[in-house]
Amino acid sequence: MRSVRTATAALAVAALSLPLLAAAPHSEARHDRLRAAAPEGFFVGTAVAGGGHHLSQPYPDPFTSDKQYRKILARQFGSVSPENQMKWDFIHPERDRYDFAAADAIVAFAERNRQVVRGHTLLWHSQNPEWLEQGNFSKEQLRAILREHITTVVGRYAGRIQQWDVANEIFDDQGRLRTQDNIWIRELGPGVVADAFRWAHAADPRAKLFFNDYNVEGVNAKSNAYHTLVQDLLRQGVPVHGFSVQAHLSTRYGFPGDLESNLRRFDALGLETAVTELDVRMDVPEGGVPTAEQERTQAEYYRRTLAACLAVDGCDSFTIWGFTDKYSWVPVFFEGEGFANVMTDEFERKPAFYALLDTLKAARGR
Ligand code: 9MR
Repeated sequence: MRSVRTATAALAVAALSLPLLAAAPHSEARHDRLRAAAPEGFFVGTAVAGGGHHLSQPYPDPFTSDKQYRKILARQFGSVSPENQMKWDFIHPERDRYDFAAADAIVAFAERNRQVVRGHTLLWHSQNPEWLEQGNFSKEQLRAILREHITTVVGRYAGRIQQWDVANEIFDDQGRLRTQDNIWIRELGPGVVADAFRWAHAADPRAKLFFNDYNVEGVNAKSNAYHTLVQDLLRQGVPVHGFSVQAHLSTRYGFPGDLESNLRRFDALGLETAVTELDVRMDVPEGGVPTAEQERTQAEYYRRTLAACLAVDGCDSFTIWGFTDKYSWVPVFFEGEGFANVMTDEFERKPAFYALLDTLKAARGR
């Protein structure tokens, strides 16, 4: 009897408090939404799953088929990045044919949900169609092909893309330009990189144009190479606006503690900075379920990455590479590693999710 009465009383209190919550949508929204917890002008984003490794997995296209996925995508994030859908092999499958359907759908979804979009990517050594890589084109033809591609793709979404990863992963870990595996640099020389930025800028003067890479979180040979290149390009008046670190991290390695100072040195050049592809993979333990300790360590990596970006004025864009382990690229590419995202396969929130949420709230309250 007593417990029934208590329950009834609790219900009555809940009913009474409902209108109050409804009257304060903003504070309620911040309660559990990354996008609402973020400081004004700071964009928390995710990759939008589809294409790439997903095509070989036993599930249908996540973005178009998974309702729960879409709901969380809209609710939690203020920025989205097509994971594969704007890459060459996806959007330009034949020399004279573009396929914009998937990219269009993501951009439209973002607009309906008041999200910004990061475009990814225009000049890269990977995920290029065979017609391009095996085409034996002359230098003149290749240059015309790249120019046309950038003009067409960037032009199509002009005014609707906040940041473009114009050049992706152009240096190796030693800080040497990829003169072998990057078809553009190999065939046309390093000057083509500057041209790619110029063509993108002409096609969409409002988009912020970025260099994007992995293993550049800390100060090292590779990030040094970008630091030098960017200064060169800025001196020449090339429209480069940003430098972004992908941040595919692993708890096997220590956290890159100089992330903030690295971002700051690019900020000091007048560039915007961003974190674009954060995930934190771990060794799959015996039994296949991460331990509490592993999840705590992972949460700490997420928190520190976000805190570094928040600490730098011009770092206003922070993107995680997917939010659920269900669709992660990690187990497909790294044997024995996984659980890299902030939600489980079932969309349950992990400590890493709360680490992001709490860090955003604290920054907003500052
Ligand atoms: O997550 C992407 C995966 O679906 C693709 O199969 C893979 C192919 O290389 O690319 C992944 O995304 C990459 C991104 O475009 C650039 N930085 C590294 C990312 C992880 O490999």
